[in-house]
Amino acid sequence: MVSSAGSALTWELVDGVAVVTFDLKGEPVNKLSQVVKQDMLATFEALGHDASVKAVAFFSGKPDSFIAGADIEEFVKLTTAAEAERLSAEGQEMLDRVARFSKPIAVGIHGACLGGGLEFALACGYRVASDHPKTQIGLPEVQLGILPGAGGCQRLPRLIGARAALDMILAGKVERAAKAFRVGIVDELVHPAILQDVTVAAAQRLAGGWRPRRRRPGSLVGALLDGNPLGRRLVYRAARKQVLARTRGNYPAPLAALEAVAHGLEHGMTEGLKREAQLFGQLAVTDVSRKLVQIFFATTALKKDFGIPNPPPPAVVKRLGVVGAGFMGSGIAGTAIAQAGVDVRMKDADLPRVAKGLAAAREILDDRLRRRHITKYEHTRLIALLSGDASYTGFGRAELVIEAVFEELDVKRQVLREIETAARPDTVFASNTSTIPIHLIAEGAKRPELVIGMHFFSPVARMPLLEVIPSARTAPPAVTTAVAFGRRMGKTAIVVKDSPGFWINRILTPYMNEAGHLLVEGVAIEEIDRLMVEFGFPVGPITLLDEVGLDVGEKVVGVMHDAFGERFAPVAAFAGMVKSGRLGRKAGKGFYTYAGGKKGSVDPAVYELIGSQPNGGPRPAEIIQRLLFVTLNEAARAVGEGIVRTPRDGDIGAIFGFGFPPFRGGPLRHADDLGAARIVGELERLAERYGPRFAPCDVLRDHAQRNAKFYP
Ligand code: T1G
Repeated sequence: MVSSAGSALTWELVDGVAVVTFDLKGEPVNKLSQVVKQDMLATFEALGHDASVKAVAFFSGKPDSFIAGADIEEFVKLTTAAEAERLSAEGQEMLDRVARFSKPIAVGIHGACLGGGLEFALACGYRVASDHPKTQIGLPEVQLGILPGAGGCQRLPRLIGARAALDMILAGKVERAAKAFRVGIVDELVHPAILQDVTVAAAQRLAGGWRPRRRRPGSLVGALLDGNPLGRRLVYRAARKQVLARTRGNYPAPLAALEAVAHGLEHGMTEGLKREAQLFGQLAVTDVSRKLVQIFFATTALKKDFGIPNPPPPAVVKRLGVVGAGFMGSGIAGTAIAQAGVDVRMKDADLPRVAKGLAAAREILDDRLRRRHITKYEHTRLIALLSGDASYTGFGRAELVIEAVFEELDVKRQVLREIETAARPDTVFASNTSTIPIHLIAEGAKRPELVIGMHFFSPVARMPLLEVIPSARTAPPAVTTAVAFGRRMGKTAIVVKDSPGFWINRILTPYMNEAGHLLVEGVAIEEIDRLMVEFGFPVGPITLLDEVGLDVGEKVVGVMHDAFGERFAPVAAFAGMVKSGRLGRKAGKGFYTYAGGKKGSVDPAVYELIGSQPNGGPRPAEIIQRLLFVTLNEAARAVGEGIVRTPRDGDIGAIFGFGFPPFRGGPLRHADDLGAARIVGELERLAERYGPRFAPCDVLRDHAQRNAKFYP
């Protein structure tokens, strides 16, 4: 074994092949930094000089990660574009040396191979990857507001063609190994047990003069598009259009990455690298990139945070009980099986309902199979984990039960009573309520210490957030069990206070209600939605209401109005919609029409029900301000009440829970950016004009007075 002192790289000679292992001591993942760069250069220098080394086989020493990319902590410290450009150029130079190394290099990839990690692998001659779910391959840089800056914008399109490369780079996609193999990034796909042997054998073949023959998958037309400047111009134009439709110009990184790719393909590698480094430099110091990196660190921190001090170990959940086989219940059941691989037992009032729920849960697994996320074999195995009945048989073995029945306090209490008899004495009972305080549900419970809230968002399989809500009587192990299980389901969990609407519906309700006020004042439905999409939300508030369901929305507002009074007063316009059965997407009609699962246009008949006709209404800037400031005000008030433990939880919740624009960092960061004094001033003006619902809360007034911030 050879290594220099303190080095992250060690190697040993196996039949003429230097088997190099990269293992950054004291770090959970391998990352590329200035120190590692020196280490790499020194190691390759030594390997180059050693005549007994004929080829190199490169591996990670970490159990489940290859290289997670450049060290994000290092590049966020940069303050000028020039410094960042230099860092990128130095990374490119190192990988250029790897690419021009005098002996062949094969890499064996197992685990995350991301960003600079993939750029390194692309600079090597041959890539073998393990066919394992942990092996994730991609260039996620644009998700951090930057671009692949160590030659990735040049080497990937040269390997797999402009279209396939842009498809990955511009969306920051991370792919499973099988997909990376299909598009041609990976040369060989093998079982993890033989990764090392196959890679070493490939290195030996390369040393013997063998060269892999690569043929790009795809059609003749595709090859023509990628293969000449005119075809590529069409590709760039289409990509640009797609990016703008998705980002609305709010995210500069994808367009810059497109430019780096195009410049390199049209003017050659050297010019391309230069442009790539320049653009990387500019992006790295943008406010958007800073915000996105903060989101990465906040999400990472939440992976380890149980939301309570001295968290006890969570219960190991092997069997989950789900009560209520409706849309939410089946979403929870299907996602729990797909992500956590647990045994799920569903229960509803009668067998037809159970059957419908089982079919809907199974649909989530079918979808995974269709997308090739799981094999046929896994699909069959997972489906066998799902069962259900109209009775509680099988609930006696569940460590966790989640109820997703009708949002009525009495119904939920009834289910809890039944579970306390049917399940074990230590089974945790979680309510998927969106508004009802947990302490009310737990009133009269035999074991209130095991009762907790787990608020999932719809559709469960796709929405990344989970609110976990302990009541004052919930015991710590129930909290850690709920958080840990939510994480196994792939969710980012925030622990929030037991108060009506918790965090998300608390701040979402005034936002939705304000949209209702604007409608009544004559703003067109599409106009409200369009303005908020432009602001950065994935969909506007009216579309969101259609998605959530107007009956659900009405219930939520009712609870909030009862709890917090007049500022939450429901807008009468919505009641007419519910009465006429226009409940949103699930009913096939809401504000918009829905045919065959697709959203259509606004139904003009809706305006009669609302009792107003579009007449322009307030100016666009005023519309945005009203929707935004009413939300920021409520968010600040809720923070003051301790609804979220930290501004970090609040911002991540709003971004993942209802799509608050990530590039703005979340409502609390955005409030800091605007400044409390300005917000208070505007709120006072709005209150005078539109009513006391805009009256600035004490927290913002206090911030304004002391010049304080949520993130000092
Ligand atoms: N830099 C710094 N720290 C990182 C890191 C990175 N790239 N990746 C992970 N960590 C830390 C993380 O903060 C946490 O730290 C620990 O590792 C475990 O992570 C030139 C510019 C790899 C899939 O965007 O997606 O390459 O809190 O809890 O769930 O073009 O981390 O324990 O101290 O998340 O198993 C591009 C980001 C960089 C990948 C592992 N790369 N990382 O997930 O563990 S830019 C990324 C991830 C770039 C080049 C450029 C995930 C993971 P701590 P974890 P995990």
